This record gives sequence, structure tokens and C-alpha cells, in this order.
Amino acid sequence: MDQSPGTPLDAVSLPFARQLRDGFDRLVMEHQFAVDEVMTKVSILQREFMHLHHYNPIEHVNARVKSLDSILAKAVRKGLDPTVDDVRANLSDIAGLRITCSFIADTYRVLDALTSQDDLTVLSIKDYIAQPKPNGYKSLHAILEVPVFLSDGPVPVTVEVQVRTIAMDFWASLEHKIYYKYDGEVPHELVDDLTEAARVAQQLDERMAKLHGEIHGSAEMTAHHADAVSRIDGLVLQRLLAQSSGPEPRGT
Ligand code: 0O2
Repeated sequence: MDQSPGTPLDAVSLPFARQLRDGFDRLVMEHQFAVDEVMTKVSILQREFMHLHHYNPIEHVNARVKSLDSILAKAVRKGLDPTVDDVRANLSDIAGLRITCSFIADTYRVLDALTSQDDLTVLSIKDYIAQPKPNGYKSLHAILEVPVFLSDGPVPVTVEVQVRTIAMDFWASLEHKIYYKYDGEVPHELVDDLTEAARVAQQLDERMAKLHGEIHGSAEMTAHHADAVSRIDGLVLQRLLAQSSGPEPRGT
């Protein structure tokens, strides 16, 4: 649109502006439906785990769809065209779920149970638990494609799922606040403190898992954990191989 600030929209550009607004409204709505779909899946997994094992590996789940403002702000940061198509193809975290588990083994188990469902396509998996970011950030990230069935047919929608332990989540939310408070320029002492806190969080996760294993039988837990980790590792490997032999898929 060629409108300078303060210039009223003319009769030609008004329909275009309305069309653009409707397109973005629809984009947000589709992502809300996709979040609802994945939330239902997570809720079914929780209830089934409870039914089968009398144990719920998920502490809590948060879901959000980015507001139109933050979608546009991120699109500008990434240098995207302000079009629905470009935003849809390049922003993979418009819809997001964060699943918080008690134990590390549960994070792999939950992500594995979710990503092995046939109606979801796994576009990418990042294992920041096995390979934390240099600042100490840990989490499992998956970008999934979910079909949303609308009146005129199915629409594939991407959803970012983050899975981590309570300790990792506590650390990440504090680090996020500090990062934003200092606008990315975090003082060295604070960076050191955060790194130390990440180490303590890791120790806490290990201790809690050990205690839990003592109560519930570590052999069974270790077997479940090893199984889930190897499936997630397989997905990461497949993904790396696909990347090295073809164009980068959407959403990375
Ligand atoms: P927000 O405000 O949570 O939406 P992307 O920027 O998503 O296109 P990237 O950075 O390669 O691509 O994706 P990655 O590494 O999977 O990170 C995606 C999200 O994970 C981030 O989204 C954060 O929510 C979280 N995250 C990643 N690294 C860190 C970290 O070091 N600290 C904390 N606290 N969170 C992190 P956004 O869009 O950056 O932020």
C-alpha cells in the first residue's frame, strides 16, 4: 500500500486494506483452531497416562496465539513482506504451546507421544535439553503441522510446541524477563549468575528424577526414557539428513 502517514485511504486502497485485514484475521483464527486441536491431544494424553499409569507426566500447559501486533512486529524484525502468505510461510510460532513436566524423562515421553500421532507432521525438532544453548537455555522444541478442517477444506497450520521441566521453565522465564529488561545487553555478572542458576536447575532435575525413581522404580522409568529419547533422536537425525539433501522446509 502506498500510503504515507496521515494520508486518508482512497476508494481504491480501502478494499485492499480490508482484504488484508480479513486475511490476517483469518490467519489468527486458523492458528487458534490449531492450538485447540493440539490442546485436545495433550489433554487426551494426560487423561490416558492417568488411566494407564495412575500418573500424570504433565504439570501444566500454556497455550497462546500471537496477537496481530506481535505477528507484524516479528514479521518486520525478520524482514518479511506484510502479506498473509509470507507471514504464514515464515513464522512458525504464531501458535504456541508450552508443556511443563515434572521430570526430564517425561519431557521426551510426552513429546514422543505427541509427535508419533499420524495426523501431525513434524517439521522440525530441536533438542536443547541434550544440547543446551550457550546461555544455559534448555527445552525441547517441535514445529508441528496440524490440519484444521474448515468449511472449504483442510488447512495445514504450524504450531510450536515447547516441552520442558518445571526447573527449566523457571529458569527460562527469569532469563526472558532479564533479557527484555536489559534489551538483550545483559551485564556480565548477571549472565554468570544465570549460567550458575542453569547448573543448579540441572542438578535439581537430576535429584528429583532420582527420588522419583526410588519411589516408582527407576528401571521402568529408564526404559521409557531411553525409548522416547531414541525416537526423538531419530526424528532429529531424519531432519538433519533432509536438510543436508534438500531445500529448507517451512518454519525453520
Ligand atoms: P517469544 O517472545 O517467546 O515468542 P524463531 O525466532 O522462532 O524464528 P529460533 O530463534 O531459531 O527461530 O527458534 P528457537 O531457538 O526454537 O526459539 C524459539 C523460542 O524458544 C523463542 O521464541 C523463545 O520462546 C524460546 N527461546 C529460545 N531461546 C531462548 C533463550 O535463550 N531464553 C529463553 N528464555 N527462551 C528462549 P522467541 O520468538 O524468540 O520469543
